[in-house]
Amino acid sequence: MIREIITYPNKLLKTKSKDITLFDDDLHTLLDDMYETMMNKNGIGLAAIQIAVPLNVLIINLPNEEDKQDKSDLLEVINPKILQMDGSTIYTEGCLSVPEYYEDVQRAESIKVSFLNREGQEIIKEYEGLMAIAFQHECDHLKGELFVEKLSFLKRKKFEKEWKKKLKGKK
Ligand code: Y12
Ligand code: CO
Repeated sequence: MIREIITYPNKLLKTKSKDITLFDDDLHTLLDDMYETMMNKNGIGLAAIQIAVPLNVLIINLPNEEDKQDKSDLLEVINPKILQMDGSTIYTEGCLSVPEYYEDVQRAESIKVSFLNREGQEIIKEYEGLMAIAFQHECDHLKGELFVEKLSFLKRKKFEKEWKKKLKGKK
């Protein structure tokens, strides 16, 4: 089922999500709904809080070499922990909860992470490139943080001004 994606400045996006303790049908339905919702909006990553569910669940599906999102590459992540961060990189990020806004964000270049899969099995991985960036972006959502909070003071001011104007135009 496609769910509604909440957008900035909805206060729910500031919620600190809670860990999953049951790896049951409800969790599997949530993961399936998140995938459907993300694909429906041409996203490559989504955290559960973006559909107003405050649980430590995120999904990432990066495009392959043919620029296609293959479901066999879908990464389902439960209760993630970033164990190690190395290097620094800048990438122009976007977010389904901040539609039509893109800005450069600085993040770690490579990360070591642990998480659980939909069956509750522990996985430890190292990521770099776009996967490392997406993983950090989605983990921030679980802490109640958005990429616009990482902008410089001036860029943030400009964003707030543009966003207010955009919201006014929608009334
Ligand atoms: C690198 C940086 C950030 C991420 C997080 C995941 N971000 C997204 O999936 C962004 C998706 C997105 C899709 C849009 O397209 C539609 O909504 C149809 C979009 O365009 C508009 O809002 C018009 C903006 C963002 C992963 C990796
Ligand atoms: Co996002």
